[in-house]
Amino acid sequence: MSALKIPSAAFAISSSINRLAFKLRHRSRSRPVLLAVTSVYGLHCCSRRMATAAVESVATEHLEICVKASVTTPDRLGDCPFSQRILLTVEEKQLSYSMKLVDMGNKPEWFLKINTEGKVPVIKIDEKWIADSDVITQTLEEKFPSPPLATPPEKAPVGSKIFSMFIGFLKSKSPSDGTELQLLNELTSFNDHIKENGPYINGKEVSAADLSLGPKLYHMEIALSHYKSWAIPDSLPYVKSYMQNVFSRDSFVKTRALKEDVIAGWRPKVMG
Ligand SMILES: N[C@@H](CCC(=O)N[C@@H](CS)C(=O)NCC(=O)O)C(=O)O
Repeated sequence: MSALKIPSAAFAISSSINRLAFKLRHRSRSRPVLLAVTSVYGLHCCSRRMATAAVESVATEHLEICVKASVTTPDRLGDCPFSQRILLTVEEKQLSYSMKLVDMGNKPEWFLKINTEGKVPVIKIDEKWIADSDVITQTLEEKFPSPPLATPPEKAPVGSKIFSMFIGFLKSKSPSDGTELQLLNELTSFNDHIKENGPYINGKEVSAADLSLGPKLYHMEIALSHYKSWAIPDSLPYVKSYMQNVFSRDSFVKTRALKEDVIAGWRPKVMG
């Protein structure tokens, strides 16, 4: 599903502009840099002025993102893996953003006006609020294509069943109901995929599928260790190294939830 459809020529120009904006965000805003990059891209005088405006607008666009607030620590990011997915995406794309922390136990009026469903994450792009991490990820990729993070369709589903298997095992009351085995089977397939294709799902570079799965594996590790004294077995070394690779990225360290929030967040599922 696409919230934004861009024709391919416009998409190519938008990619170039985004690349230029990316350079600008990481260098001083000097006119020579802009002149150099516009001449590299062969833009003539008139379109150069337009490119300048477009580059400046992408480079200075500031995103607002509603995310779950911590329940244990004031003014801290909370434990929503879908919110972290979006924060990881904007961090990896080095976009400028600010977080609006939403108390999910007592949702404020302004938030329910933005998203009547009452779910986080929600992001403001081009003056419009957009909900749902799948839609947001795709919109960010189209509007800010550099660096590219899209996962090829044949690899996008890799690891996608792990989260629901983890929840099934976490909620299970009987050790012999097969839920642990179901999770282990998914993790084994994932281990094989990373062994063959790693270190990330799409190979050498991190991509959208990793930014979606990483926060879920982080929750899995903390919640299963706390509530079931369970850990990834040594027989799955590629799952372990994958988690280490994702969890140690700067973007992840900056956006991860506190352990105590993850534990508190899953308590109702375990008790229920
Ligand atoms: N499909 C949505 C799921 C988002 C979601 O379930 N978010 C949870 C927090 S992690 C939420 O807002 N739940 C509603 C609530 O807590 O009241 C997405 O991918 O963004």
